[in-house]
Amino acid sequence: MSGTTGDQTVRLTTAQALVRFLASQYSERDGVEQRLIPGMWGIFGHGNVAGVGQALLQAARTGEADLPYHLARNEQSMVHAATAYAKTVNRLQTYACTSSIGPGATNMVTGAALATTNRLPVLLLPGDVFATRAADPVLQQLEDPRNGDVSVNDALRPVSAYFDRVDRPEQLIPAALAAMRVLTDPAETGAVTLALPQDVQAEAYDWPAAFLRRRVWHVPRTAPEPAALARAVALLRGARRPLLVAGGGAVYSEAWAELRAFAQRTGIPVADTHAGKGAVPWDHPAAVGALGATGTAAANALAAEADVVLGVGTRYSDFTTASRTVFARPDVAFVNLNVARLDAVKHAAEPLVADARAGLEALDAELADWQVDDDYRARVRELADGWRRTTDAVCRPGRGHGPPPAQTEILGAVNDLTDGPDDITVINAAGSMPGDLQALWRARDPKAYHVEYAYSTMGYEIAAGLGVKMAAPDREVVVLVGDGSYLMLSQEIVTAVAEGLKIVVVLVDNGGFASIGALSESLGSQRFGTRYAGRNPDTGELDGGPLPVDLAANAASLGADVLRATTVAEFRDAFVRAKEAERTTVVHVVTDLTGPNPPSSAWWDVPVSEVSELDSTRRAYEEYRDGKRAQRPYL
Ligand SMILES: Cc1ncc(C[n+]2csc(CCOP(=O)(O)OP(=O)(O)O)c2C)c(N)n1
Ligand SMILES: [Mg+2]
Repeated sequence: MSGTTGDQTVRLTTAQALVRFLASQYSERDGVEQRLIPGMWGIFGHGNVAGVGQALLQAARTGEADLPYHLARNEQSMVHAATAYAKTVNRLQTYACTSSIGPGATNMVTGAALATTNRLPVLLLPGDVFATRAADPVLQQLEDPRNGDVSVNDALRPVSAYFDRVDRPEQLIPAALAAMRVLTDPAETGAVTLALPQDVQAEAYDWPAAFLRRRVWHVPRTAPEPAALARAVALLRGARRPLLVAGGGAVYSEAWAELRAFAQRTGIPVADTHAGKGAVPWDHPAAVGALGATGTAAANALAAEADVVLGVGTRYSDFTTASRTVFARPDVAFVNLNVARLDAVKHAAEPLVADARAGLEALDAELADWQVDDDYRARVRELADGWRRTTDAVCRPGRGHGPPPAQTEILGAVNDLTDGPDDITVINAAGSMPGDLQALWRARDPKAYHVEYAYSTMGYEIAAGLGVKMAAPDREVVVLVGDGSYLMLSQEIVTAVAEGLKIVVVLVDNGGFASIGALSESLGSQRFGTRYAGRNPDTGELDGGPLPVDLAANAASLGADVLRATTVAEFRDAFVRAKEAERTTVVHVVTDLTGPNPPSSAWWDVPVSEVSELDSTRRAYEEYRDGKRAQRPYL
C-alpha cells in the first residue's frame, strides 16, 4: 500500500519529481527486491544543468532521494556503462543517463541502439529544446523548416524500445510509468528515452504524492501455454539428433541450473552464442561450445546433422546461424523457447513463449522419460574432446609466426591465468577478438564472459568495464580492447580512476584492424585501408610506415598504471601484476596483425562485388557464389 492516498500533493519541479520517482522504483523476481535505478550517469550542459542537475544536487544535500551521480567523459560511453551494468545483473537493474541538449543527446544514439539490439534496459534522459519555444532557436537546436515539433532527439526514436517527450510537467506521470514498464519487461526491454525539454525540467507542479511512492515492478516468469508445450514436446520426442542453442535469454533468466540438469539428463548437446556462453560451463558433459560463423568444429558438425534445434533465449543472429547455413538438413525443425514472440517464431519454429527457466522446467517434466541414444552421447563427447584439443593447440605459446605473439597466445594466457577460484569477467565487443574468444574461451560461470556481439560496438569495452565493476565489485574485471576500439573510446579510464574502480585493461595493439583486414582479404579487397599507417607519397595510399603513436603512454596520461609487454612471457608477468594491483592497470601488448586465428568451420554472408576490374575480387566472388548455395530459408 502506498500510504499516500487521497489529495496529498508535493510541489516540486519536473526534474525534482523525476529524481524522487526514480529513487523509489524497485524490481522484483523470485522474491528478491532491488533498486531498479540505483543511480544516474551524466554530463551537464544547458538542457540539464539547471533542471536535472539541480534536482540531483538537492537530493544529495537534503537526502530526499538516494540517487548517486556519476560523471562520465562521453555520453556514448555512459550509456555503455549503464547497459553493461544491466547485463551483469540480468536486467533487473539499470542506470539513468542525463545529457544536455543537442550533441550530448545525439551522442547517446549509438549507446541506445546497442542496448535495444541486445535487449538490455537503459533509461535515457536527453535534455531537449524549450517546450515554450520562447527563445528559439536555442544553442544546439536543429531548425527543421518543415516540422515545428522535431528536435535532434527524434533520432533516438528508432533505437529506443520506448520514447516519449515530456512537454508539460504532468506528462511525466504516464511517461515515467510507461518507461518503468518497458525497462522491466523481459520481452520489450531496451533503451527507454524520456526527452526532457529544458524549461519543463525546471517548471514546478503539484505532484500527487502517490506518484512518488515506493513502487515494485514484478519481473514475470511467464509459463508456457499448455498446447504450445505439448507441440514442442511432441517434436522433441521424435528427435534423434537434437541440438540446444543457449542464448542470452538463458542467462538473463538465471536458468543455468535448469539448463545444465536438462542437458545432462536428456543428453541434448548445448551450443552457445556470445550472450549465452557460460550458462553451461565449458567442461560440462553436454557442452560443445560456440555455434556458427565463429563457432567450434564440434557445435557446427552437430548443427549440420541436427534434426531438431531447441533454441533457448536466442535471436538467431547471422553469426549464430552462419548466415543460415549451419543447420544443413532439409527437414530440420525448430522449437524456440523465448520470452519474445519475435524470436520464438523465427525459422518457422514451434514457438514456446515463456521465461527460459519456466520453459526448461516444463520441458524437463514432460520429457522425464526421454533421452538421446548412447551413440549420440558418445559422438557429442568425441566432438567436444576434439575441439578441446584444438583449443589447447591454438592457445599454446609459439604457435604464431611471430614475434610478435599471435592474439590467440595472449587470450590463452589470460584464460589460463584467470582459471582459478576467483570470479572474473572478460569484456569485449568488436574486432578480431570476439571471434577468437567465442571459439576458444573457457567460461566457468554465466558472468565470466561479457562480449557484446549484437551491435558489436567499437568503444564499448572500457566503458562497459565501469558498469560491470559497479555491478559486481568482487569480480576481477578484465577488459580486452583492440587498438582500433581503444582509439575510438578510451577516455572512461579517467572515470575509472576518479571513481576508484579497479579494472584490468589488456590493450591488444596490432597496428590496425586484424578483423576487417582479414575479412577484406577474404573478399578480394586486399586489406585496403585497414592498417594504421601514414600517407605514402609514392602510392598516394595509406600504406606508408608505422605511425609514431604510443597508446601505452596515452593510457598512462589518462591516469592508469601501465605495463608493457612484447612477448607472451612478458605478458604473463605483467598480467599477474595487473591482477594484483589496487588501481586500474593497462597491460599494453603488441600482437601480430595477421593472426593466426582459430580454424574456421562455417561461413558468413558478406556480399562481394558482382563485377570488378580486380582479379582478387573476381576470385572472391566465385567463392561467394558457392557459399550462397548452402544458404537456406528455414521455412
Ligand atoms: C563503432 C564501430 N565502427 C566500425 C566498426 C566496424 N569494425 C569492426 S571491427 C573493426 C576494427 C577493430 O579494430 P581493433 O579494435 O584494433 O581490433 P582488431 O580487428 O585489430 O582485432 C571495425 C572498424 C564497428 N564494429 N564499430
Ligand atoms: Mg587492432
